[in-house]
Amino acid sequence: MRSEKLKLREIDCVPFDDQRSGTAGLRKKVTVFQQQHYLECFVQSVFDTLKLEPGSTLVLGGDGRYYNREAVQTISAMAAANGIGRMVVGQGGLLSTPAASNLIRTRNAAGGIILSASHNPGGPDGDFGIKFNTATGGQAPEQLTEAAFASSLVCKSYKLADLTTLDIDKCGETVIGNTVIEIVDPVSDYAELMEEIFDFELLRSTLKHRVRLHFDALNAVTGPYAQRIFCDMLGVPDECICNATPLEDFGGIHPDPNPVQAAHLVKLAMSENAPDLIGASDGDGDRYMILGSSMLVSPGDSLAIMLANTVVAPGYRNGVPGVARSMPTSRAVDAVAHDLGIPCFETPTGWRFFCNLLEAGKIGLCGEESFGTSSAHTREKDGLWAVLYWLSMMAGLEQSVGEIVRRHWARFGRCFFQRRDYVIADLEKAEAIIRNLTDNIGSVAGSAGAGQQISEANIFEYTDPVDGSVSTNQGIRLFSADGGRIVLRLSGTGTSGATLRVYLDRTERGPGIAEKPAAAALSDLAGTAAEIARIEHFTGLTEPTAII
Ligand code: G16
Repeated sequence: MRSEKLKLREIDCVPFDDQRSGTAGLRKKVTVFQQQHYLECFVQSVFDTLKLEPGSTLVLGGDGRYYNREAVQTISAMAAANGIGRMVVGQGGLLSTPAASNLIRTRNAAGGIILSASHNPGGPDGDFGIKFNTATGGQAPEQLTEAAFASSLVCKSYKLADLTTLDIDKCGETVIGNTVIEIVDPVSDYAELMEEIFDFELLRSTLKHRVRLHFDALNAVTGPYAQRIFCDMLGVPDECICNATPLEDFGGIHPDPNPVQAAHLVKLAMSENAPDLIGASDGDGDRYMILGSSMLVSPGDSLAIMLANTVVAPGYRNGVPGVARSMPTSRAVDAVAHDLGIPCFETPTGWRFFCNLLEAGKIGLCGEESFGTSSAHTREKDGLWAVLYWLSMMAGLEQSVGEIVRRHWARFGRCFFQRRDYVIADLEKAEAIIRNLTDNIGSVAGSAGAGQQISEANIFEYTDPVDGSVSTNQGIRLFSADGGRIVLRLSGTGTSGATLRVYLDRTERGPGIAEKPAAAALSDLAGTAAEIARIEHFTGLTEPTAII
């Protein structure tokens, strides 16, 4: 164990005015974070806001992207200077987001700092991000992130310990003054948790005899997790896990497992002799994608199907008390919750809104259209967990991915869903669309576009059933007379310009639904949304940049 005396420095800085957290923490270009004092000012504001008891434990790690290692060194030195008792740091500076959340809980830490810009591209010209989680393992609620922002606006100095560079690649402890910096294996606690939730013996035999798995870690953080869990513990051959080494620039891959960015996996699923189960997860391991032979599972369907089949995994065998989805997520899960007679909560976009419900025991499963699903086992969404859940369904039901999905549609109907993203260089133009709809919301109900009559229009507002906090302006909702729904909101995770997200959904029942393309089922809603929101008028765009 190395030990150093604390040499404390207080460094003056000029406050920054752009450190307000978005949907999931502070995300900026790497070059913004590399400005002198930028990272330090944010971290000092977080410490000043959290006002931790002296001697508290904090967890620290990230997705391994460019600037991760430097940030780990800086934050460790600041933690020692700010009187943190113990820093639990993932070896190599790595911790997937769900593993960090789990570690906060298993180590009874006061919270954690997670370094990630999630699914955003990495590298020197890419993005970096930082967020803080509380003692529950969940993302800091809005009141805290806003308090940290207020603190950053007046942050004129920060505390830093002068210390020799830490060896973050070797597990062990370094003592600096009264602070212990402990480097830990980032995988073991998480792998143990997965073994508790799922029936590994059944999964091992299913993978040996029936299911050929292909998992793509997209050169991001889940590589070591997938190798340990799928190969070492479940006996899958190494070659079934690809892009398994976390790279600072993700090897140039955009680490976002969706059909647009991971088109190669869709192609693989549609190929002859496709693997039975294809899974992938994003930069920090909280998002996921599931495909089977000739089948891509939409995130909304995935949540609904998981809820309908809790019986397949030991961790969920007794069902769940309730379920939640973010408001723009397809309403597929609502039908299952209704059938089970359990509550279905509708929250604003942002994983943090699920945390109070999970903590209060009101829900046991939750998910979002942005390829995130999880359960009460942690307080973040969890990509690898989702792949294990699907594997458990294939094992327990003895069905392929395609059979599971088609049988679900036959029973509950198919909730067609699309997200249409318009990337708009000029933030003001994007804001003008939302402002125009907001100002005229009263007259939108009753209007029509592309043949669809809008029967109801409102601006989504959420009152947290646990702490009573109110979040306003969480997206515009338009309901068509025939049960279709259009949602519009601006993304809160980008680092430049704006992205207008237009979400469409409509449930259909009866023969032919399995073969029908989502584009055909939703084209009238797409046209109606574009007309009513006057997207071309405000932006000149006639088509979305991406359809997901
Ligand atoms: C984050 C949040 C999610 C949210 C997603 C998309 O995911 O944690 O709750 O659904 O962003 O947000 P937006 O539509 O505002 O871009 P991640 O995986 O980026 O942390």
